[in-house]
Amino acid sequence: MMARALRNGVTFLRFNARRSTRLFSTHTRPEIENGIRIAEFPGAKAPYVTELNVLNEKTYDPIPIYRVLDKNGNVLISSEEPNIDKDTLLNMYKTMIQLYQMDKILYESQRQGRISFYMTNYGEEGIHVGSAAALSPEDLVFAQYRETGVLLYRGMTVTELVNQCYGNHEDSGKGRHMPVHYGSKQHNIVTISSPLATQMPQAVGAAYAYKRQPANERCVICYFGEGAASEGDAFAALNFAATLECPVILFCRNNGYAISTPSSEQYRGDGIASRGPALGLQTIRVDGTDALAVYNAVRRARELALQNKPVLIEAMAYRVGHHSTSDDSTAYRPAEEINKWTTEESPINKLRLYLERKGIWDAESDKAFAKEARNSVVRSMQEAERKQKPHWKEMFEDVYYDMPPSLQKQMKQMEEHLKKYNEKYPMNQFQPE
Ligand SMILES: Cc1ncc(C[n+]2csc(CCOP(=O)(O)OP(=O)(O)O)c2C)c(N)n1
Ligand SMILES: [Mg+2]
Repeated sequence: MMARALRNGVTFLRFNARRSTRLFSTHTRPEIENGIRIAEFPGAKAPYVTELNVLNEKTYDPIPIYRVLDKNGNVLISSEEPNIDKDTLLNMYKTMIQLYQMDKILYESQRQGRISFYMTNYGEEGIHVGSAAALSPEDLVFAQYRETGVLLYRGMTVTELVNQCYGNHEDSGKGRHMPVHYGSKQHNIVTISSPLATQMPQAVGAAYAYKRQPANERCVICYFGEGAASEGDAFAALNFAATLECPVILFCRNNGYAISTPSSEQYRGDGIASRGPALGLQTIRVDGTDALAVYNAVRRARELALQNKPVLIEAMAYRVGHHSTSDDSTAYRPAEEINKWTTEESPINKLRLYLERKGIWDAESDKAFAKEARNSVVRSMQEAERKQKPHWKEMFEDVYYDMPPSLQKQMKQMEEHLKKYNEKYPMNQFQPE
């Protein structure tokens, strides 16, 4: 039977571990010693059996979750401690704090009516910095929307991010997108799109293009939520990644919720990771609250991806904040649940305790850096507010190389409207032509 044996913390399909070599290496000799015949269908090389077995999620043990740190920031097994230099470790931690401060202030600024929308990243900071630190800056990032720490770690500045949220003329998207839909050509970050999972087939396509280049040394990482994994595009992406053997890491952030839908209603079976082996992908399940475990997982995944072995990672975490500024999560989950993940399993605390134990960080530096991080956000915000919005004509441009007559007509109508009702609009807040 296909029951699993759990050995040394690694799950093996007993079927795979014990019999596969024997079964498949002898497939030219269909009859084997204990009378089992191997079927030779084009779609499956598998043993025939005479017992009717119905498989379900209980047939398998759950896929274990890899971690390096315990909740007090202690390394569990010294051989698993990654060899990360001091500057990189500090950069990882500081990025978490910068992100935390940015989230606090921009969330508040939406509440004060200064920006239209915002999404926080609380509880998932370890996923961001652990994965970003394990990648090369040349690797291409396709993000969902809750991966802002990856962007910061890559070198996007707080000012750039804040300008995007304010949609001012320094936003590279020229104010056409909702807040948090960042992108940066310079940092190899594809602009985020709202419809869930659109980035997934695109990421696999980009990885396939890399594969076709001679001496490729770049991989693609594609982040998505466990909710987005229910989209048809997610399946298409996983299947194309596997069958085209693309240099891609498909990174699922399983934070337990898709707005108000808990993961228990989102899917059945053993999470997202179990879909990996089923589709022929290399698969890792990792504790997303442990930045060092995520780092090791992504480093390994990158090595595999560059050998054209696509990888599915499922990072287990908890969405500590509300889904967005349009949500109040206390309406659908108990406060105790949120508290547990804010305190006991905080990715920021775990990494801070680890750094303190190593003697490269202390309470004083922590306080000073938090203040500096906060001030930089406040400064960027005040500046962003003073900057003009892009010229209104920008909203008609850049979609088509040659503007089609229908858009030209609308632009003309807009122009006439603004001429007629000029005093009704705050035209001085927009860039002149
Ligand atoms: C195709 C599509 N359907 C629905 C939505 C509305 N929507 C926006 S975010 C979201 C939840 C996504 O949850 P998940 O992928 O788990 O990411 P998380 O917000 O938890 O980070 C939904 C349903 C959308 N943007 N696109
Ligand atoms: Mg989610």
